[in-house]
This record gives sequence, C-alpha cells and structure tokens, in this order.
Amino acid sequence: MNRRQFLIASAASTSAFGTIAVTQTAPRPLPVIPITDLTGGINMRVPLTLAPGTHDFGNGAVSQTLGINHNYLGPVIRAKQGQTIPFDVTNNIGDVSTIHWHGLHIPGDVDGGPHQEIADGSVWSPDVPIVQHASMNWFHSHMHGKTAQQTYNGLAGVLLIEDDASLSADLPKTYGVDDFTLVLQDKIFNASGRMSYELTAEVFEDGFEGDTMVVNGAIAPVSQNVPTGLVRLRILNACNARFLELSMRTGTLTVIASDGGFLSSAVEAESILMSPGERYEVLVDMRNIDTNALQVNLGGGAGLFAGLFGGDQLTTVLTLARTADQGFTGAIPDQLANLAPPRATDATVTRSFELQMDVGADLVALAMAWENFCGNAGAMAINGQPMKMDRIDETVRKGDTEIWRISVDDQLHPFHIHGCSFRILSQSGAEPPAYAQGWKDMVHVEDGWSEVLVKFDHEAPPDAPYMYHCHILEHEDCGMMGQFTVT
Ligand SMILES: [Cu+2]
Repeated sequence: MNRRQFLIASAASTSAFGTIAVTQTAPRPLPVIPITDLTGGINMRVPLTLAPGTHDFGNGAVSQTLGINHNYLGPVIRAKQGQTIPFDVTNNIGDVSTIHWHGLHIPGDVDGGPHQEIADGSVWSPDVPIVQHASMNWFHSHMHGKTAQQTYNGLAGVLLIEDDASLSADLPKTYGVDDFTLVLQDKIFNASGRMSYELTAEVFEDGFEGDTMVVNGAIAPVSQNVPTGLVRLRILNACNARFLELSMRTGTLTVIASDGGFLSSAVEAESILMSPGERYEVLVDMRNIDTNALQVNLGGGAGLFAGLFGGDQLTTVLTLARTADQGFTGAIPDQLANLAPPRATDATVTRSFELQMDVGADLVALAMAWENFCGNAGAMAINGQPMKMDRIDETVRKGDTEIWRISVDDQLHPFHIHGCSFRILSQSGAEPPAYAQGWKDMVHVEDGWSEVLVKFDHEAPPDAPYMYHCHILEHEDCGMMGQFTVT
C-alpha cells in the first residue's frame, strides 16, 4: 500500500472527515475577534504581547494555547495607508519567536521573518510603514523550525489595511455587524477534547491536517445574525497545510478582493480554492434569503485529496441568519479598483524555483544542522537547497519587474513571497480563476509551472533578507524555503 492508498483507506474506514456535522447540534455563536482600530490616529506605541494561554474552543475542554494580547490568536488590527504603526512586540511564550507581517510591502528589516528573532522576555519594536492599498493581511510566527507549531498553537492575527477609496467605497463596513473577519483553521482535538499537534513522518510529508474546522477560535459550525442587506466576509485560511474549497449553501460567492486588495470588479464563483495563507473578501446577499451558510468541502476536490474521493463532503463552517434590521442597502459595485492586466513584457529577469519534497541523503544531515525541522522525514528544499539562514539564494535589483516560475517535484504546494504583491500569469500551467487575477502574494502549483509577475520596491539587505517559501508550514520548517535580497 503506498502513501496515498493508505490515506484513502484510513480516511474511508474511520470516516474522520464525516464526524463534524453529525456530532454538532446547535451552532455556537461566531466569536467576533476584538479589533484595534488605528485608522482614526495613532498616539502611542501599539503593544502586541505573545504569551501562553488556555482556551475553550467550545467543546468544554481547556486547551493549552498561545495568543497575542488574547488567550488564543491575536487581535484584528485596522490601519490606514499612509500611517506608520509603532509596534512593541513582547515575547513571553517561554521560547524564541518572531512576528512576520504577511502581505505587507515593507523593508526586510521590519518584515519579521526568521532573522528578526525576539528572545523570550524581550521586546521587538519595529515601526511598520503602511504604504499599500486596502487589503487583508495577517501576522504570524515565522521562527525558523518552529513556525508550524507556534502558529498552530495560536500566534496569528489579522491586519486590515484601509485607504481613502476603501473607506468611502459603497460596501458593508460596520465591523461585527455586516463586516466580519473569519480566521479559518483545522484542528485535531484528542480524546479529552484538548487541541493537539502531533507529527509523524507521514504527517510531515503532507503537512498537519486536522479533522475539525475552527472559526475565530470556535469549533464549526458557528452562527451569526446579520441585518437584511449585503454582508462582507474577510476570510483568512490560517490552516497549517489544508487547502479549503469554500462555497455557499445557496447561490454563489461574490468575490471582491484577494490577498493584495480589491479585484477590478466583483467575480461570481461557485466555489473558491484557498491555500494556507490566502485571503479573499466575499459579499453574501442577505436581502432576499432568511439563512445561508458558508461551507467547506472536506471530502474531495481540494488540496492533497484532489480527485481521490468521488463525492463532496460539504461541512458548514458559518451559518448566517437574517434579522429584520435594515443593513447595508447598496448594491454590488460595478467597479472596485482600477486594475490593468499584468504585462509580462515588463519583466527583465526570469527566475525558476522547484519546490522539492526530497533532497539527497547527503543533504539531510546538513539540513538538520541548518535548523530545519523535519521530524523523522527527510529534508525538503527549493532548487536542491534546504533553507540555510546564512546563505542568500537570490539577489534582486530594487525596482526590477521579474517573472518567477515555480514548479514542484511532487504534490500540491502554496508558494509565498515576502515584501510584495504580484499578479499570477499562470497557475499549474493554466489561466488562474478570475477571482485570483488581482493582487496576490500566494500562488499554488501542482502540475507544470505557476508563473507570477512581481516587482520589488523595498530594500532587503543581506542581514535582513526576504523569504520565499511553501506555506504548508511543516514544509517551510523542513527547509522548503529560500532567501533573497533586494538592493
Ligand atoms: Cu509544500
């Protein structure tokens, strides 16, 4: 029995992915993550404190977690283009950590990657300039070799950027009323109901995938009352490794924004495929329907299990129930942003990256010495090289437009580049879906090449390089990561 056959057999015999719906009765309320709204002005340093906590995900058990200003996960921070956020990031978790601002166009020395370690008990105080357009970003641990475990345990939060256009746009924008931030994760809860994270060599190969969906720290399904009108969902796939195929129970998803900002116009999609690390904003029309639900397909069609199972296994993550209150009465805007098609002819440099599940035996011991963490699995690599903190893999000239071509030796991987947004020219050899044709910082690849058009406008010197890596966090920790400078 090979690896894939084993997975199919074990999934089918235990029905691990089918237990969620049948064990739930009344949905829990959607937790609305507390927001730190800085758009009105910043008159003090903004504290973020990383610390251990305990958290009940809704099953009555007390789980050991990590959090940022909270027992589990961090706040939603809202800031505006043109501001500089003076963060004080205090690390009290009892271990070294970092906080990376995923999606931000910022210089390498404040990027929060593995070179900006925060020792236990110390404070990191970056001034983070917000120069880009309205977009949903996030922040999470990026401690090399420990990213997967620390992020899974709760070191992750959301950073919403607004600009003049987004603040005046005719869109739902009342936080917690018709504008919701959803942090989606998959977890495993042990027999005592406590969150668990255990790695075997097999699990390492695929990345850690849980059997239970969690929304904003509560076990799905969760429910939320909403007023009559359009409702906006800003969705983050914060899973370590699981791709999420999302759809609505009734009707389509109206996608208005991707990782790096608004699409040029809304895209209607039957479903969207979100890799770990991706963000999409969608509108749900609650003008003429009493209830609807956001659902994820845990059966087949997405991620590692693509094409392996015949049927769908649609699981509700969030139920929306309409009240008589009048909400956002506007319509879906015709135009959201002025976004020209990407011009591949602008590129003056082309680079190629192969994401590799296996490296030669001679490199495995070296990879461990370079602080890659692979459990008992062999090391992983990009272009034959496992991650090494004191090796610069690529040097980029500031202001250049480049094409990055990404391929894989096996499986499906999501690829992330720090310090930029890019446009996808092709994804696994095909045109990307319409909802993925705007600004992105994630692209995935399984077959052939994925190609992105990217321009780097900020500096990353040799002592503070940017990362590019697989966003399956176990793969990243295991060496499927490289570094580049921009000068
Ligand atoms: Cu990977």
